[in-house]
Amino acid sequence: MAKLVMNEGEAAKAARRVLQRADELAAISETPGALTRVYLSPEHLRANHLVAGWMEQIGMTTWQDAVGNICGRYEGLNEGAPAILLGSHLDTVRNAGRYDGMLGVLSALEVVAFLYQHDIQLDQAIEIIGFGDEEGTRFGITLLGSRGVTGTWPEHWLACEDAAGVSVAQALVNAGLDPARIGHAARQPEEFSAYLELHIEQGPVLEQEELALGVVTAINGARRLNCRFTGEAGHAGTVPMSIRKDALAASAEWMIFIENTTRAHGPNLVATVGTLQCAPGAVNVIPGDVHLTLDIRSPEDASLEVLLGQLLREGEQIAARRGIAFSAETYYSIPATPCDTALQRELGTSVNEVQGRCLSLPSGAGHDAIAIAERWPVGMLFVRCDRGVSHHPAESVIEEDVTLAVQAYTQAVVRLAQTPLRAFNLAEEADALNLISPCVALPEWTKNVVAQRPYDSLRALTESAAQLTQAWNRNDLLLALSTHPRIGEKAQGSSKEAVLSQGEQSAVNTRNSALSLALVQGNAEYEARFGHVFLIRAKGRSGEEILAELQRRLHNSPAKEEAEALEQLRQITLLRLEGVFA
Ligand code: 2AL
Repeated sequence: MAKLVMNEGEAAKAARRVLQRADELAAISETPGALTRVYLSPEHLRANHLVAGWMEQIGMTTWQDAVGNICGRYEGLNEGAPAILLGSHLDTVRNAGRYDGMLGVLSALEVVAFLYQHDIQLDQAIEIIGFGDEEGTRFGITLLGSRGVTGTWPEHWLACEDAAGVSVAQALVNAGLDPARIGHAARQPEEFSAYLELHIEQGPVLEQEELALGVVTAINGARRLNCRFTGEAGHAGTVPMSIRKDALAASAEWMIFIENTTRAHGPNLVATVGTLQCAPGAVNVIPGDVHLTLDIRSPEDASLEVLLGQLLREGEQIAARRGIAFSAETYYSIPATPCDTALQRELGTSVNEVQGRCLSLPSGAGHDAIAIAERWPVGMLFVRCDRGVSHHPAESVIEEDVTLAVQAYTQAVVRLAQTPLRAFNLAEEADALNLISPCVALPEWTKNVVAQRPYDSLRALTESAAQLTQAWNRNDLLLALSTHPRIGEKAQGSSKEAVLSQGEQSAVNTRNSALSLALVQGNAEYEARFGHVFLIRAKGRSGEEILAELQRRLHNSPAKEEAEALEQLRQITLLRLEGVFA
């Protein structure tokens, strides 16, 4: 049977290759000795070429798309199947680190390399994109690569110019691309089922928590505002303290409020006064006019709005108390990008498997996932980086962390890219047993269903599982019923069986007290007569129908009732099995 778990040795080897390739890519720079690689530059095209070569070595077909992203596809079991998209960006800031973006692309290559080495094709294809522009270094506009894939380039982008006066349109031509064809980079919604991006954290949280990996909950939304306190300039020697209208003192009071209040909102919200200009700005003049900027970010738009409202109201109040004016104007606003909860769960499971614990955290920095999230569900995996340093040559990661990252990334992709049936076919025996054991408390049956793997189709599985139920006898019935809740008495607890049973019985209205009472009495009579709980497939039946069946079956002979109860047990088991593989 194909092997579907990347072991530690394989992961360590993959991590070493990732780090070595990051060094190779870092050598492709416009400035010797410092890494700068901007969108549509000759260095960008060389990096694309190098990455395409690596993709081809692991069985991927490659192409450069119409906006200059380098793309590769590793086909799934059925040609043309939807793909799970992996990737990150290959462009950099000026004098950059070598992992921001590149670590994601290189780790994605290792996911595919693992599949290729083991000759595994999943139900879904895997695609990797090395996005051409995330940083916005060259043209001052960002996410050109990922917005090419979503097909959301605004018209005016083609006219944007770099510092040398070269427009995006001209840069495309210089790179051998056609500005009239940028729409061809756009992908259809049905082509991808999910986007998973691995990235260095670029912050200190994982390091503080002593963890290699974390799962991103959301990419922070942000607002930027120009704010102003307008008081009255005056002579620093003659104007008494009691009648001053000092705009800088008001700003100081507000800044302390911003810091304290933002802290009180918990660790995920941040607010910064990053610039402050004070006029007239002389040692002997009371400041009459202060311009300051406020930058505020949060993984949730609602909490951001609440905090921002609080901060602005306080600005007004401080100004009113001091008899001066306050104004604030938002000039930049980007909503938060929540990561898909199912993808977070999947990544969390994988992270737990490799590091024994999983931390969820928001991303303070922007990523390609912001654009991709407009079309597809996104998930992000963060890798610890030294002191959180990024956008700097000192950016660094350690091999042990990359080892865990590649392992977790691979596990998540492999699980997501398969149907439950394939996962069942390929799973270790214990995992396969676990998956279907909630169907019925008969270990012998469960073992036999697992032993007959692999199944070609769901139909083959259900037919074989149904066949195996034909061997059940009274002993099996009693064993299975020992864990079955009574009908009308909803199962307690959070075991998988209890959760299933509750769902199955949801049509039984326990607030109908006449019905409940009749079921209690019927159950008691039934148990006294047959020595086990009454069992009926509840799905598709109303409470009244169930009660009628209970009353009818009370008159059965023991042999007839045993046959009926066994039939109900078979039906419940097979329904549950269907649910597992739905
Ligand atoms: C159940 C149960 O758990 N699910 C279902 O369909 N019937 N229990 C029962 N006693 O009939």
